[in-house]
Amino acid sequence: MQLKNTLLRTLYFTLIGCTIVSCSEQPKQESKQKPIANQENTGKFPYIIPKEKPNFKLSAAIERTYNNYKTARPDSNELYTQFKYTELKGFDYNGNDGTISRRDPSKVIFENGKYYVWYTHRDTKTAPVGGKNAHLSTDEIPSADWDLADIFYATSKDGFTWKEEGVAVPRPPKPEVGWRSVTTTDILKWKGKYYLYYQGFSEASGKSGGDNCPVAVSYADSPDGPWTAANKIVIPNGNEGEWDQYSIHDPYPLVHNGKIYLYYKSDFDRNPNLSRMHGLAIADNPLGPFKKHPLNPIMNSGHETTLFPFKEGVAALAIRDGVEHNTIQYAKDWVNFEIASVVTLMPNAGGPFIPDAFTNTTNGRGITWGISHFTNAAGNYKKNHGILARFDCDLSLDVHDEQMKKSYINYNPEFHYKHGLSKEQKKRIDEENKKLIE
Ligand code: AAL
Repeated sequence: MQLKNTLLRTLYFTLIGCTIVSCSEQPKQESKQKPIANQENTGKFPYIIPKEKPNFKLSAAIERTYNNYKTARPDSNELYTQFKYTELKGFDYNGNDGTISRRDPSKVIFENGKYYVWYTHRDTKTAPVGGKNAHLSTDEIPSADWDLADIFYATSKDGFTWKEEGVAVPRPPKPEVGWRSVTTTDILKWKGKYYLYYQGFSEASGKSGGDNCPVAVSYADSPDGPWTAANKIVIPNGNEGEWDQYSIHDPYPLVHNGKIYLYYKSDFDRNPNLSRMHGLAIADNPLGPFKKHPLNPIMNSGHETTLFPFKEGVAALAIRDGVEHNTIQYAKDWVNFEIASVVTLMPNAGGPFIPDAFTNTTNGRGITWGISHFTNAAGNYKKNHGILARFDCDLSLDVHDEQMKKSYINYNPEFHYKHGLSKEQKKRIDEENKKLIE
């Protein structure tokens, strides 16, 4: 009896299954469009974008489509994505009055059954006075948002709700490097130990025109610490006159070729609009010596550093600044970057979750999320502070999220109007109108 029941049930589910499959295999409705003509080598660009470069004379733009990008369409490009953002739970910002700031998160790592992230944490009596007013800063009043800061960390089970665990690396006593502020950290796991690299300030940011900071490092046996400061500069600023003479920003270690590949950014030009480019320093040992790459700068654009192993090479987000901002770039040899895609709404200071960041992989799988920041989150420099946020994307070889591959984002009118004209611009337009009317 039981056998009969089982047979009947199997037959029933097989029939239902077949019906579903056969339904889904019904031929699609005939398209009302005209059938596509034979497109071979007519010399006319075909209606369906060819996967391979056509074998006839092409315009510069179409040449570039095939020569410079991995695929001719953004949606089939593994290094193209949208970015989506989520507010994090678990962080308090004192009513967003500017006295508490969290910014410049590290990469996210997964250890002991939870995610870890480290970041710049400032908790001061007042909001920052601003780098340009650095002369007004004191031992208690910060100049920039990242002045008088320590490195804190938080853990999470899901990447959305975080528990702030407290300080990881505090400012060391004077005159050790970083006594004024330790900021903008990133994590390396190397031979079972953990290393936090960070910017070490020995003067308030802005005091000599901008940032003046080399890179220092602390190490620990566990991501929960305790952290020991090496109390030395591991990546010094460049020599006078060199592009990175004032700052080694956003140190970002990955493991490649059995070595530590640490990417960084530097501000230079000392102009109202600073130029920013990226450099690379390589070491066999986490405490150095780090050798700066002879081709530095190796990226001409970007702001904070966000990179991840991808296939045999490394991919990088070039956000915000430079001739190629708003692009994702790829360097097969980890040094010579090419544009792989043009994107928008990129995460600032993105610290992705990269499971293979330190595995010395030659087949990097990419990323799908991480923690980034929004600066001046109150939209008011008198309350200037940063906040952490989550970003999601599909820059992964293992995930195929079609929604992330759409090229169009509909920013509503409010979004555009927020990026409105300044008083000076309105004045200029007024004057132009007057000249025409006179
Ligand atoms: C960020 C980073 C570095 C700078 C400052 C704090 O965008 O590039 O960290 O020093 O701003």
